[in-house]
Amino acid sequence: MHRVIIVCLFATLFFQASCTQTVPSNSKATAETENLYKNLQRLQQKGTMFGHQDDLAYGIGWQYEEGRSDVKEVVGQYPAVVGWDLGHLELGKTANLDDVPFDRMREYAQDVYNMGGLNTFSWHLNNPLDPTKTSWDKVDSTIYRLFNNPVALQRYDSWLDKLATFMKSLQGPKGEAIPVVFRPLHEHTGNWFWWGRGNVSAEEYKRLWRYTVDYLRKQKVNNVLYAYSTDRFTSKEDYLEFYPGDKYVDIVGFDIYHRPPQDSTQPDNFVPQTRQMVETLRTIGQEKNKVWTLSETGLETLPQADWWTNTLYPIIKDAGLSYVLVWRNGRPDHYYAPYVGQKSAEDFKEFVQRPDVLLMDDVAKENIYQPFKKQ
Ligand code: BMA
Repeated sequence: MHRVIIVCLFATLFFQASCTQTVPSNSKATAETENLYKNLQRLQQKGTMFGHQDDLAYGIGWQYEEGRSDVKEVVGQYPAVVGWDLGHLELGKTANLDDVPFDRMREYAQDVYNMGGLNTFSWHLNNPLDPTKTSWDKVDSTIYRLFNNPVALQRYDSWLDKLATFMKSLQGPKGEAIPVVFRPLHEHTGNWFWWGRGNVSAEEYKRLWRYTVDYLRKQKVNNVLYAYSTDRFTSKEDYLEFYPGDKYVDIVGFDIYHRPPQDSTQPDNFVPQTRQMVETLRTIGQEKNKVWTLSETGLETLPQADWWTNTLYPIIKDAGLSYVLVWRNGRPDHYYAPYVGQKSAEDFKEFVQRPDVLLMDDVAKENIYQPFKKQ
């Protein structure tokens, strides 16, 4: 520890290097996970990785076809980041809530890792008080009641056991655990999930977050970086109201979707409002020495041909965001990345050619799971 401080002091004094290099919040994180974290910090200075939910699993007009990806078919490369959702793993189902079998998901995540990219996992879990209810069934005071109901808490523990087993089953070619980002209990500044604002208090939320992380750590899940991600927020205080603490978070992010006003005479404030949130997030990330990210975004069905260069790019430019992830290409009326022939495909090509937008090949060169090298 001392040696690190001395080296840091030396570097700061003589090279004006920033010595705010931090390690993952889990002191037992695997070497690859620590490498990843440091490399994510380094890459933030180079550009923003582009991500897409369920990218390898399906797209518009296809499902589970080896080697396919809507993004790759448009630009010749996979996204640098691929998102997955673990909803229904807790129920013991073989496929997630969007019909991606967990066995396939594991293989796709291994493919992403083997190519040098990053996997991130969200979890639209059902309600542990009443497992017949989904994430979206708002049951008031769920977390308070969970901690006062031994049967429900035991059920939640058993769900975490399944999650731990899955996380630990993500292994690379040498049997090493694949480092991933886990983003539980997301969008809690909105009120649509049972863990969201209005349905739980900030203290209850923090308690559940810490309980979850502590439990997974106890189960020796050491290949996970934890991402805390809100939905819309108005200020730093608002963002941090539910924040469970620096020891429980590695990445700070938020989710925000572009929903242009129905009435076209109304102003569309998506870019300035989102940019403002990104600026606030950057301040928080810098103060806390955490990686920051736009963890979910998108414009459903991409009716705006220049969305990539004229909406998304101004939001992420020079903002130091680690990655930006657009949601899944689920159905013809519910997709967020272009496919061949889609109206915004040409603009997307232009967007990804910008040097500060990183796709799989750019990130593969960076060896993000190898020891961090100062450049
Ligand atoms: C939502 C939609 C749903 C999906 C859920 C979890 O935004 O895409 O169709 O089930 O995310 O992935």
